[in-house]
Amino acid sequence: MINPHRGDFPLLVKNPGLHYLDSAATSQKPRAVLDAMRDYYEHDNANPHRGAYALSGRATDRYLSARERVARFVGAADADCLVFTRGTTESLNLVATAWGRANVTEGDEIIVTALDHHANFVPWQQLAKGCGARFLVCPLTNEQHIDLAALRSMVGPRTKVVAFSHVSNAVGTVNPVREIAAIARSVGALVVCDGAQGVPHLPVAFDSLDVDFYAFSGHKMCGPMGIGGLVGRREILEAMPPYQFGGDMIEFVRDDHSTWNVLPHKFEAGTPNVADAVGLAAACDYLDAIGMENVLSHERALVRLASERLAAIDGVKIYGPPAAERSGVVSFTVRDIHPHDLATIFDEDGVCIRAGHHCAQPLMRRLGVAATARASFYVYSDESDVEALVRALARAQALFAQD
Ligand code: C6P
Repeated sequence: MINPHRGDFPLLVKNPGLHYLDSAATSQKPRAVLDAMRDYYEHDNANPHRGAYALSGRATDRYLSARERVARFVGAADADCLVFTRGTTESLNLVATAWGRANVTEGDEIIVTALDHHANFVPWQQLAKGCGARFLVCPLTNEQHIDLAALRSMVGPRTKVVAFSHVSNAVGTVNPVREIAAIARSVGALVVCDGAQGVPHLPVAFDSLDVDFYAFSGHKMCGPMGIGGLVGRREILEAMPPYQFGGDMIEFVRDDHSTWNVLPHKFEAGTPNVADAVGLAAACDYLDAIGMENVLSHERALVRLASERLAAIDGVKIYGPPAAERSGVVSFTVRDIHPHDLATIFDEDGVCIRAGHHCAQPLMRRLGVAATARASFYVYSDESDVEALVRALARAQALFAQD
Protein backbone atom coordinates (compact mmCIF):
# COMPACT_ATOMS: atom_id res chain seq x y z
CA MET A 1 0.00 0.00 0.00
CA ILE A 2 1.29 3.49 -0.88
CA ASN A 3 2.06 5.49 2.24
CA PRO A 4 -0.74 8.11 2.68
CA HIS A 5 1.74 10.68 4.06
CA ARG A 6 4.07 10.59 1.06
CA GLY A 7 1.91 13.12 -0.79
CA ASP A 8 2.58 15.68 1.97
CA PHE A 9 6.26 15.87 0.99
CA PRO A 10 6.87 17.93 -2.17
CA LEU A 11 10.34 16.51 -2.78
CA LEU A 12 9.00 12.96 -2.77
CA VAL A 13 6.04 13.90 -4.97
CA LYS A 14 8.39 15.53 -7.49
CA ASN A 15 10.65 12.45 -7.47
CA PRO A 16 8.29 9.49 -7.69
CA GLY A 17 11.11 7.00 -8.37
CA LEU A 18 13.10 8.02 -5.31
CA HIS A 19 13.44 5.67 -2.32
CA TYR A 20 14.73 7.99 0.38
CA LEU A 21 16.20 5.73 3.07
CA ASP A 22 18.42 8.27 4.80
CA SER A 23 15.97 9.90 7.20
CA ALA A 24 18.25 9.36 10.20
CA ALA A 25 20.63 11.82 8.51
CA THR A 26 17.85 14.30 7.76
CA SER A 27 14.14 13.93 7.11
CA GLN A 28 12.24 15.32 4.16
CA LYS A 29 10.00 18.33 4.87
CA PRO A 30 6.21 18.35 4.58
CA ARG A 31 4.43 21.16 2.75
CA ALA A 32 2.95 22.39 6.04
CA VAL A 33 6.44 23.21 7.33
CA LEU A 34 7.52 24.96 4.13
CA ASP A 35 4.24 26.94 4.09
CA ALA A 36 4.59 28.01 7.73
CA MET A 37 8.08 29.39 7.10
CA ARG A 38 7.01 31.20 3.97
CA ASP A 39 3.98 32.60 5.79
CA TYR A 40 6.22 33.95 8.54
CA TYR A 41 8.52 35.70 6.07
CA GLU A 42 5.59 37.07 4.04
CA HIS A 43 3.58 38.42 6.97
CA ASP A 44 5.50 38.75 10.23
CA ASN A 45 9.24 39.04 9.55
CA ALA A 46 11.19 41.53 11.68
CA ASN A 47 13.90 41.30 14.30
CA PRO A 48 12.10 40.23 17.48
CA HIS A 49 12.68 41.66 20.96
CA ARG A 50 14.22 44.87 19.64
CA GLY A 51 11.51 46.77 17.78
CA ALA A 52 8.90 49.03 19.34
CA TYR A 53 6.66 48.63 16.29
CA ALA A 54 3.83 46.16 15.77
CA LEU A 55 5.59 44.06 13.14
CA SER A 56 8.46 43.31 15.50
CA GLY A 57 5.89 42.44 18.14
CA ARG A 58 4.34 39.93 15.77
CA ALA A 59 7.75 38.36 15.07
CA THR A 60 8.30 38.14 18.85
CA ASP A 61 4.91 36.46 19.29
CA ARG A 62 5.64 33.93 16.54
CA TYR A 63 8.95 33.07 18.19
CA LEU A 64 7.38 32.75 21.63
CA SER A 65 4.55 30.54 20.46
CA ALA A 66 6.99 28.37 18.49
CA ARG A 67 8.94 27.81 21.69
CA GLU A 68 5.79 26.87 23.59
CA ARG A 69 4.73 24.49 20.83
CA VAL A 70 8.10 22.71 20.62
CA ALA A 71 8.39 22.50 24.43
CA ARG A 72 4.96 20.84 24.54
CA PHE A 73 6.09 18.35 21.88
CA VAL A 74 9.10 17.26 23.92
CA GLY A 75 7.09 17.17 27.15
CA ALA A 76 8.68 20.16 28.89
CA ALA A 77 6.02 22.06 30.89
CA ASP A 78 8.33 25.04 31.42
CA ALA A 79 8.92 26.43 27.92
CA ASP A 80 11.58 28.85 29.23
CA CYS A 81 13.76 25.80 29.85
CA LEU A 82 13.88 25.08 26.11
CA VAL A 83 16.83 26.88 24.55
CA PHE A 84 16.79 27.05 20.76
CA THR A 85 20.14 26.12 19.25
CA ARG A 86 21.38 25.18 15.77
CA GLY A 87 20.80 21.52 16.61
CA THR A 88 21.96 18.62 18.73
CA THR A 89 25.66 19.30 18.14
CA GLU A 90 25.41 22.85 19.39
CA SER A 91 23.18 21.81 22.31
CA LEU A 92 25.71 19.26 23.54
CA ASN A 93 28.64 21.62 23.05
CA LEU A 94 26.69 24.20 25.04
CA VAL A 95 26.37 21.88 28.04
CA ALA A 96 29.90 20.52 27.83
CA THR A 97 31.34 24.02 27.56
CA ALA A 98 29.15 26.13 29.83
CA TRP A 99 28.28 23.59 32.53
CA GLY A 100 31.39 21.50 32.09
CA ARG A 101 33.99 24.25 32.47
CA ALA A 102 32.22 25.59 35.56
CA ASN A 103 31.77 22.25 37.27
CA VAL A 104 34.31 19.63 36.18
CA THR A 105 37.81 19.76 37.64
CA GLU A 106 40.99 17.70 37.71
CA GLY A 107 40.47 14.12 38.85
CA ASP A 108 36.71 14.16 38.16
CA GLU A 109 35.25 11.54 35.83
CA ILE A 110 33.08 11.92 32.73
CA ILE A 111 31.35 8.81 31.36
CA VAL A 112 30.04 8.45 27.81
CA THR A 113 29.16 5.21 26.02
CA ALA A 114 30.59 3.34 23.06
CA LEU A 115 27.29 3.91 21.23
CA ASP A 116 27.58 7.66 21.18
CA HIS A 117 27.67 9.90 18.14
CA HIS A 118 30.79 12.08 17.94
CA ALA A 119 28.60 15.05 18.95
CA ASN A 120 28.09 13.46 22.38
CA PHE A 121 31.60 12.02 22.62
CA VAL A 122 34.16 14.57 21.44
CA PRO A 123 32.88 17.62 23.43
CA TRP A 124 33.19 15.56 26.64
CA GLN A 125 36.54 14.10 25.63
CA GLN A 126 37.86 17.61 24.97
CA LEU A 127 36.42 18.97 28.21
CA ALA A 128 38.18 16.15 30.10
CA LYS A 129 41.46 16.89 28.33
CA GLY A 130 41.16 20.60 29.10
CA CYS A 131 40.56 20.23 32.82
CA GLY A 132 42.43 17.02 33.63
CA ALA A 133 39.33 14.89 34.22
CA ARG A 134 39.20 11.15 33.41
CA PHE A 135 37.21 10.28 30.30
CA LEU A 136 35.59 6.83 30.49
CA VAL A 137 33.70 4.94 27.78
CA CYS A 138 31.01 2.53 28.98
CA PRO A 139 31.15 -0.75 27.02
CA LEU A 140 28.28 -2.45 25.18
CA THR A 141 26.78 -5.92 25.28
CA ASN A 142 27.13 -8.22 22.26
CA GLU A 143 23.82 -6.91 20.91
CA GLN A 144 24.97 -3.28 21.20
CA HIS A 145 22.97 -2.39 24.27
CA ILE A 146 24.70 -0.19 26.86
CA ASP A 147 26.14 -2.59 29.44
CA LEU A 148 24.27 -1.40 32.53
CA ALA A 149 26.18 -3.68 34.90
CA ALA A 150 29.42 -2.15 33.63
CA LEU A 151 27.99 1.34 34.01
CA ARG A 152 26.99 0.58 37.61
CA SER A 153 30.53 -0.50 38.37
CA MET A 154 32.06 2.53 36.63
CA VAL A 155 30.18 5.32 38.45
CA GLY A 156 31.64 6.60 41.68
CA PRO A 157 32.05 9.64 43.89
CA ARG A 158 34.14 11.46 41.24
CA THR A 159 31.64 10.90 38.40
CA LYS A 160 30.43 14.34 37.36
CA VAL A 161 28.65 13.56 34.08
CA VAL A 162 26.99 10.57 32.45
CA ALA A 163 26.24 11.34 28.78
CA PHE A 164 24.49 8.87 26.47
CA SER A 165 22.16 8.74 23.49
CA HIS A 166 18.45 7.99 23.67
CA VAL A 167 18.65 6.08 20.38
CA SER A 168 21.78 5.08 18.47
CA ASN A 169 21.95 6.57 14.97
CA ALA A 170 24.37 3.87 13.82
CA VAL A 171 22.63 0.66 14.92
CA GLY A 172 19.26 1.84 16.26
CA THR A 173 19.52 0.67 19.90
CA VAL A 174 16.84 2.32 22.05
CA ASN A 175 18.39 2.93 25.45
CA PRO A 176 16.56 2.73 28.81
CA VAL A 177 16.88 6.41 29.68
CA ARG A 178 15.33 6.32 33.16
CA GLU A 179 17.42 3.33 34.21
CA ILE A 180 20.64 4.98 33.05
CA ALA A 181 19.60 8.24 34.71
CA ALA A 182 19.00 6.38 38.00
CA ILE A 183 22.53 4.93 37.88
CA ALA A 184 23.99 8.39 37.26
CA ARG A 185 21.84 9.95 39.98
CA SER A 186 22.97 7.35 42.53
CA VAL A 187 26.33 9.19 42.56
CA GLY A 188 24.95 12.69 41.96
CA ALA A 189 26.23 12.98 38.36
CA LEU A 190 24.74 15.27 35.72
CA VAL A 191 22.59 13.28 33.28
CA VAL A 192 22.85 14.35 29.62
CA CYS A 193 20.83 12.62 26.94
CA ASP A 194 21.38 13.04 23.20
CA GLY A 195 17.88 12.83 21.75
CA ALA A 196 18.77 13.48 18.09
CA GLN A 197 17.27 10.10 17.14
CA GLY A 198 14.76 10.06 20.01
CA VAL A 199 12.43 13.03 19.45
CA PRO A 200 11.84 12.31 15.72
CA HIS A 201 10.92 8.66 16.25
CA LEU A 202 9.40 8.08 19.72
CA PRO A 203 7.09 9.93 22.10
CA VAL A 204 9.39 11.93 24.41
CA ALA A 205 8.35 13.45 27.75
CA PHE A 206 11.32 15.37 29.10
CA ASP A 207 9.65 16.04 32.45
CA SER A 208 9.33 12.35 33.23
CA LEU A 209 12.67 11.14 31.80
CA ASP A 210 14.60 12.27 34.89
CA VAL A 211 17.51 13.64 32.87
CA ASP A 212 19.12 17.06 33.41
CA PHE A 213 19.61 17.90 29.74
CA TYR A 214 18.06 16.58 26.55
CA ALA A 215 19.31 17.68 23.09
CA PHE A 216 17.62 17.35 19.69
CA SER A 217 17.68 18.59 16.06
CA GLY A 218 14.71 19.95 14.11
CA HIS A 219 15.87 18.74 10.70
CA LYS A 220 15.51 15.06 11.62
CA MET A 221 11.84 15.51 12.62
CA CYS A 222 10.35 17.13 9.50
CA GLY A 223 11.60 20.59 10.54
CA PRO A 224 14.14 22.85 8.83
CA MET A 225 17.91 22.58 9.07
CA GLY A 226 19.59 25.08 11.38
CA ILE A 227 17.38 24.76 14.44
CA GLY A 228 17.17 22.38 17.37
CA GLY A 229 16.90 22.53 21.09
CA LEU A 230 18.34 21.92 24.47
CA VAL A 231 15.89 21.28 27.27
CA GLY A 232 17.31 21.56 30.76
CA ARG A 233 16.25 21.68 34.36
CA ARG A 234 15.55 25.25 35.44
CA GLU A 235 17.81 25.30 38.51
CA ILE A 236 20.76 23.99 36.52
CA LEU A 237 20.23 26.38 33.61
CA GLU A 238 19.92 29.30 36.01
CA ALA A 239 23.13 28.43 37.83
CA MET A 240 25.05 27.82 34.60
CA PRO A 241 27.15 30.58 33.01
CA PRO A 242 26.29 31.70 29.45
CA TYR A 243 27.75 29.95 26.44
CA GLN A 244 27.97 32.85 24.00
CA PHE A 245 27.88 36.60 24.57
CA GLY A 246 26.23 39.41 22.63
CA GLY A 247 22.81 40.93 22.01
CA ASP A 248 19.64 39.66 23.70
CA MET A 249 21.43 37.57 26.32
CA ILE A 250 22.39 40.47 28.60
CA GLU A 251 20.55 42.40 31.29
CA PHE A 252 22.99 45.28 31.91
CA VAL A 253 26.38 45.95 30.36
CA ARG A 254 28.68 48.11 32.48
CA ASP A 255 32.18 49.05 31.39
CA ASP A 256 33.69 46.51 33.74
CA HIS A 257 31.08 43.76 33.97
CA SER A 258 27.75 42.54 32.61
CA THR A 259 24.72 40.72 33.97
CA TRP A 260 22.58 38.19 32.15
CA ASN A 261 19.03 38.04 30.87
CA VAL A 262 16.52 35.50 32.22
CA LEU A 263 15.95 32.06 30.69
CA PRO A 264 15.95 31.14 27.89
CA HIS A 265 17.49 34.37 26.50
CA LYS A 266 20.66 33.99 28.55
CA PHE A 267 21.62 31.14 26.20
CA GLU A 268 20.40 32.68 22.94
CA ALA A 269 22.88 35.40 22.01
CA GLY A 270 22.19 37.34 18.82
CA THR A 271 19.24 37.54 16.45
CA PRO A 272 17.14 34.42 16.89
CA ASN A 273 16.25 32.01 14.12
CA VAL A 274 12.53 32.81 14.08
CA ALA A 275 11.55 31.33 10.72
CA ASP A 276 13.12 27.97 11.53
CA ALA A 277 11.48 27.96 14.97
CA VAL A 278 8.13 28.57 13.25
CA GLY A 279 8.91 25.73 10.84
CA LEU A 280 9.85 23.42 13.69
CA ALA A 281 6.60 24.22 15.49
CA ALA A 282 4.73 23.30 12.31
CA ALA A 283 6.69 20.04 12.19
CA CYS A 284 5.49 19.28 15.74
CA ASP A 285 1.89 19.88 14.61
CA TYR A 286 2.45 17.60 11.65
CA LEU A 287 3.91 14.75 13.71
CA ASP A 288 1.32 15.09 16.47
CA ALA A 289 -1.46 14.82 13.90
CA ILE A 290 -0.01 11.42 12.92
CA GLY A 291 0.72 10.51 16.55
CA MET A 292 4.20 9.61 17.77
CA GLU A 293 3.05 6.12 18.84
CA ASN A 294 1.96 5.56 15.23
CA VAL A 295 5.29 6.90 13.93
CA LEU A 296 7.11 4.43 16.16
CA SER A 297 5.01 1.41 15.23
CA HIS A 298 5.15 2.26 11.51
CA GLU A 299 8.95 2.46 11.58
CA ARG A 300 9.27 -0.68 13.68
CA ALA A 301 7.18 -2.62 11.14
CA LEU A 302 9.44 -1.44 8.31
CA VAL A 303 12.60 -2.17 10.28
CA ARG A 304 11.32 -5.67 10.99
CA LEU A 305 10.42 -6.25 7.34
CA ALA A 306 13.74 -4.88 6.05
CA SER A 307 15.72 -6.87 8.62
CA GLU A 308 13.92 -10.10 7.68
CA ARG A 309 14.35 -9.53 3.96
CA LEU A 310 18.03 -8.55 4.24
CA ALA A 311 18.91 -11.31 6.72
CA ALA A 312 17.61 -13.88 4.22
CA ILE A 313 20.24 -12.77 1.67
CA ASP A 314 23.52 -14.66 1.64
CA GLY A 315 26.46 -12.58 2.87
CA VAL A 316 24.40 -9.93 4.71
CA LYS A 317 25.20 -9.16 8.33
CA ILE A 318 22.91 -6.89 10.38
CA TYR A 319 24.20 -4.98 13.40
CA GLY A 320 22.42 -3.93 16.57
CA PRO A 321 19.73 -5.46 18.77
CA PRO A 322 16.79 -7.51 17.44
CA ALA A 323 14.47 -5.48 15.17
CA ALA A 324 11.76 -5.19 17.87
CA GLU A 325 14.20 -3.34 20.14
CA ARG A 326 15.47 -0.91 17.50
CA SER A 327 14.22 2.39 16.15
CA GLY A 328 14.02 3.14 12.43
CA VAL A 329 17.45 2.07 11.18
CA VAL A 330 18.90 -1.11 9.70
CA SER A 331 22.69 -1.11 9.67
CA PHE A 332 24.33 -3.85 7.65
CA THR A 333 27.34 -5.04 5.71
CA VAL A 334 27.49 -7.34 2.70
CA ARG A 335 30.35 -9.78 2.26
CA ASP A 336 32.92 -8.63 -0.33
CA ILE A 337 31.15 -5.33 -1.12
CA HIS A 338 32.25 -2.12 0.56
CA PRO A 339 29.33 -0.07 1.96
CA HIS A 340 30.35 2.91 -0.20
CA ASP A 341 30.11 0.75 -3.33
CA LEU A 342 26.68 -0.43 -2.20
CA ALA A 343 25.49 3.15 -1.73
CA THR A 344 26.78 4.15 -5.17
CA ILE A 345 25.11 1.21 -6.91
CA PHE A 346 21.86 1.73 -4.95
CA ASP A 347 21.83 5.36 -6.03
CA GLU A 348 21.58 4.27 -9.68
CA ASP A 349 18.29 2.63 -8.67
CA GLY A 350 17.07 5.75 -6.84
CA VAL A 351 17.73 4.18 -3.42
CA CYS A 352 19.39 6.64 -1.02
CA ILE A 353 21.19 5.08 1.93
CA ARG A 354 24.06 6.26 4.08
CA ALA A 355 27.39 4.43 4.06
CA GLY A 356 30.24 5.16 6.42
CA HIS A 357 31.01 5.32 10.11
CA HIS A 358 27.89 7.39 10.86
CA CYS A 359 29.93 9.72 13.09
CA ALA A 360 30.31 6.81 15.48
CA GLN A 361 33.91 5.69 15.00
CA PRO A 362 34.27 4.36 18.57
CA LEU A 363 31.32 2.04 17.88
CA MET A 364 32.63 0.96 14.46
CA ARG A 365 35.97 0.03 16.04
CA ARG A 366 34.17 -2.16 18.56
CA LEU A 367 32.10 -3.77 15.80
CA GLY A 368 35.34 -4.46 13.93
CA VAL A 369 34.26 -2.66 10.77
CA ALA A 370 35.30 0.61 9.16
CA ALA A 371 31.81 1.33 7.88
CA THR A 372 28.31 -0.05 7.49
CA ALA A 373 25.48 0.60 5.06
CA ARG A 374 22.46 2.10 6.81
CA ALA A 375 18.86 2.28 5.65
CA SER A 376 16.62 4.47 7.78
CA PHE A 377 12.87 4.97 7.64
CA TYR A 378 10.35 7.64 8.49
CA VAL A 379 6.68 8.51 8.28
CA TYR A 380 6.69 8.63 4.46
CA SER A 381 8.52 5.30 3.96
CA ASP A 382 6.68 2.14 3.00
CA GLU A 383 7.09 -1.46 1.85
CA SER A 384 7.96 -0.35 -1.70
CA ASP A 385 11.11 1.28 -0.27
CA VAL A 386 12.10 -2.01 1.38
CA GLU A 387 11.46 -3.88 -1.87
CA ALA A 388 13.59 -1.36 -3.80
CA LEU A 389 16.39 -1.78 -1.25
CA VAL A 390 16.33 -5.57 -1.58
CA ARG A 391 16.24 -5.36 -5.41
CA ALA A 392 19.17 -2.93 -5.43
CA LEU A 393 21.16 -5.26 -3.20
CA ALA A 394 20.50 -8.22 -5.50
CA ARG A 395 21.74 -6.12 -8.44
CA ALA A 396 24.87 -5.08 -6.53
CA GLN A 397 25.65 -8.70 -5.70
CA ALA A 398 25.13 -9.72 -9.31
CA LEU A 399 27.47 -6.95 -10.49
CA PHE A 400 30.17 -7.98 -8.04
CA ALA A 401 29.74 -11.66 -8.94
CA GLN A 402 30.77 -10.77 -12.53
CA ASP A 403 34.11 -9.25 -11.46
N1 C6P B 1 23.31 12.05 12.89
C1 C6P B 1 23.25 10.63 10.94
O1 C6P B 1 23.26 10.43 9.72
P1 C6P B 1 23.19 17.46 14.17
O2 C6P B 1 24.14 17.24 13.06
O3 C6P B 1 23.71 18.44 15.18
O4 C6P B 1 21.79 17.76 13.73
O5 C6P B 1 23.05 16.06 14.94
C2 C6P B 1 24.18 15.39 15.41
C3 C6P B 1 23.79 14.05 15.94
C4 C6P B 1 23.93 13.79 17.29
N2 C6P B 1 23.53 12.62 17.83
C5 C6P B 1 22.99 11.66 17.08
C6 C6P B 1 22.54 10.39 17.75
C7 C6P B 1 22.82 11.85 15.72
O6 C6P B 1 22.28 10.89 14.98
C8 C6P B 1 23.27 13.05 15.11
C9 C6P B 1 23.22 13.24 13.63
C10 C6P B 1 23.28 12.05 11.45
O7 C6P B 1 23.18 9.70 11.74
C11 C6P B 1 24.40 12.81 10.83
S1 C6P B 1 25.97 12.19 11.32
